[in-house]
Amino acid sequence: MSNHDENMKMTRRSLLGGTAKVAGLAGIASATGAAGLAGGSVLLGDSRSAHAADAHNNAEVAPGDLDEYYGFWSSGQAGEVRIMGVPSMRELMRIPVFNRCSATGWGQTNESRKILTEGLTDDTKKFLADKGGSWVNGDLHHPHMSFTDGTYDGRYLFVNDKANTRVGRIRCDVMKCDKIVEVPNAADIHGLRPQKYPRTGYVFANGEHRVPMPNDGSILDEPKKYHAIFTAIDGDSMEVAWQVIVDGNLDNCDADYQGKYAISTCYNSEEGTTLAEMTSSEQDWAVIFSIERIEQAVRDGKFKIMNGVKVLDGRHGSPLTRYVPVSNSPHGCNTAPDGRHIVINGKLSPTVTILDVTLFEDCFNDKIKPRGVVVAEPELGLGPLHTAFDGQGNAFTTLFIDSQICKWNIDKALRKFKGEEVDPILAKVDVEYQPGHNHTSMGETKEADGKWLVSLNKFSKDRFINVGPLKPENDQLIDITGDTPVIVHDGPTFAEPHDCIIVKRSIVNPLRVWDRNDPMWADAREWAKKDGVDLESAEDVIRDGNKVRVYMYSSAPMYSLEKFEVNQGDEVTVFITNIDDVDDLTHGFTIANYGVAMEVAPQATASVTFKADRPGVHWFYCQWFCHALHMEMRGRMLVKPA
Ligand code: RUQ
Ligand code: CUA
Repeated sequence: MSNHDENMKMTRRSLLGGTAKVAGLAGIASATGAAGLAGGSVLLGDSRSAHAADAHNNAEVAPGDLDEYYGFWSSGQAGEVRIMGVPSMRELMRIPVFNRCSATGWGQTNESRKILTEGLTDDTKKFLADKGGSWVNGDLHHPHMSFTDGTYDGRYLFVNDKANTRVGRIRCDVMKCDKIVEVPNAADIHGLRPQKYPRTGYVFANGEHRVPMPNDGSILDEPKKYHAIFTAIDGDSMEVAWQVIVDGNLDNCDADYQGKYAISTCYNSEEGTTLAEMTSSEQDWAVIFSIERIEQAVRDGKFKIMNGVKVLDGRHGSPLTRYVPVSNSPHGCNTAPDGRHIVINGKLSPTVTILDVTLFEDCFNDKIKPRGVVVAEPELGLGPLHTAFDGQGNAFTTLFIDSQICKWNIDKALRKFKGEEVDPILAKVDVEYQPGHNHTSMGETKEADGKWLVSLNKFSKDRFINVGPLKPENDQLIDITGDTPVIVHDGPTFAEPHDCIIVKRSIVNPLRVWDRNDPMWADAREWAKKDGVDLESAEDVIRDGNKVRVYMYSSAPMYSLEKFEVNQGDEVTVFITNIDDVDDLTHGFTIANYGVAMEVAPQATASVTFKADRPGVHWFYCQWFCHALHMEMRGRMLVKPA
C-alpha cells in the first residue's frame, strides 16, 4: 500500500468523526474504551495487510459451487428479506414482505393481499379503506428463525416492521410470507426475537415508542400517560398471546435458553418526549420479563382487554418484571450460546453489561437487588451496539463510533469484574464504516460454530465507485477462525441490510416446486369448487353478475386460453395454475396497461382481481422467461365498451 493510500485511509476514517485508529494510537481514546492498547495486547487488524496472512477459511465459492450457509438479510427501509449465500455473499433471492414487488405481484395478487390485510386492526382497516386497503410502505429490521431446543429448526423466519407496527412470518419451505399481524396498543415494533426453548413458541416484540393509552387524541403533553408495550405473539397461530406495559421505551430483546425469561433493553427511563429529556439521566434499564409469572397472571385473569388483547401491567413494582439499572440508552441485547450470559450493549456508554441468567430467580424472589444480576461490565470502545458469539467463549461487539469490531473474552470480563488484573479485549478490527448489527454463523443458537462474522456497516463512503448521492451500505464478511478476525469480502447492499442471521444449509430445506395442496391458494380452490372448475385443466370464463372469474392453466409456452371477453365495468378475477412441474419453470401473467403482473411458480396457482374499466383489446403475456417461445406466450382480453 502506498503512502498516499495509507493517508487516504486515515483521512477517510477520521472524517467520520470516529476516534478509530488515529486517535486510538495517539492514546486520546483511552478514557473511552481503547483500554489495553498500552499493554500491547490489542491487535489492530488491517483488512488489507492481514488478508493473505491470516484467512483460514476459504471465502471463495467458485462458479457452480454451493454455499455452506444460508444468510437471511433484512432490508431495513426496503421492507423485504434477502437470501444470501455465505460465504460467497451472493444474493440468491428476495422475499417481499412489508413492501410491494413488481416481479412477483406481492401486494397485488389475491393471495398476498389476504396476507397483507387480514391481520390489520379494525382501526387500521378503517384508516386504509379509501387508500387501497393495505399499506404500501413498510420496513424490515430483524429476521430471526424459529427455534426448537435452542437451535434453528428451519420452519419459519419472523420479521418486524417498525413503520407500521407489524410482525410477519415467512415459511421456509417455500420462502414466502404467509402471515402478517399488526400489533395493537403498540407504537412501532422494533426489537424482535423468537423463544429459543423449548421451541418457538412465543415471538417477542418490543413496542418502541411510548404513546398515550388509549391513543385517542385527548392527550399530548402528559408524558406520564404515555406507555411502551412488550408483546408475545404465538408463533404458530400468529395471534397476540399477551402484552405487558413497561416503563421507558423498549429497544432490542432476546430470550434465554431455558424458556423462562425474555430480556429487553429499555431507554428513556426519564420518560421524556424530546431528545434532551430522553438522554438526561445517567442510567436506563434492561428489563427482565418472567414468562412463568406472566402466564400465571394471565391464568389468574390479572389483565385488561385492550383492543381485543390481554394487557398486563409490568411497570415498576410489578411481580412480572425486574428493571436492571445499566448505563444510559442501551441498545443491542444478545444471549450468549453458553446459555447463561446476556450482553446488553451500551451505545452511549463504552461498556457492555453482562447479566447472568442463573441469578434471575433470586432477583424475582427479592433475594438480590436487580443490579445483582450484573456479573461484568467491560469497557470495549465507542458506541457498542450489538454483540455476536463464536461458541468458544468469545464475543464480537460492533463499535459504531470507532468503526471497529471488538473481539473480547466473556470469562476474562467476568474475572476482571471480580478484581483480577486481566484484559478481556483480544483484538480490534477496523470495519468500513459505522457498524450496526453483526452476526456470526449460527451465533444466536447453542450451535454457534465460530466460522464467519458479518459486519453490517451503515456507511460505505469510498469503498465502491460513486453511484451518486445515495450510496450503498457495506456488508463485510470476516473470518473468525483465527486469533485475529480477518475481513475477506466487501459487499455493497441497497438500503439497508439492518440485521442478518447465518444458518447452516442442512437446516433449511425448501421445496423445489409447490405442492398442489398448498394452503396458499385455498381461496382459489374454494372458488373453483363452487364454479365446478378443475384448476389444473381449466379454460373457463364464469360470469356471476358483473363479476367474472377467468380460469386458465399455463404450460410452456402457452396459456390454456388464448382469449377471453368481459364487459367494461366488470370485476374480473384471473386464476392461473402453472401445471409445469419442472424445477425453475416459473411463468408470469401480465396484462398490458392494466397494472396487472404476477409470478406463477411451478405447480402454483395465483390469482389477481381488477376492474375492467378500460375498453379494447389488451394483450396478456408471460413476463417470466420460460421457453424459446416465451415471447409468444400470450393471449388477448377483450373489454367490450359499456
Ligand atoms: S437495532 S443497529 Cu433497529 Cu437492529 Cu441496532
Ligand atoms: Cu411462460 Cu414466459
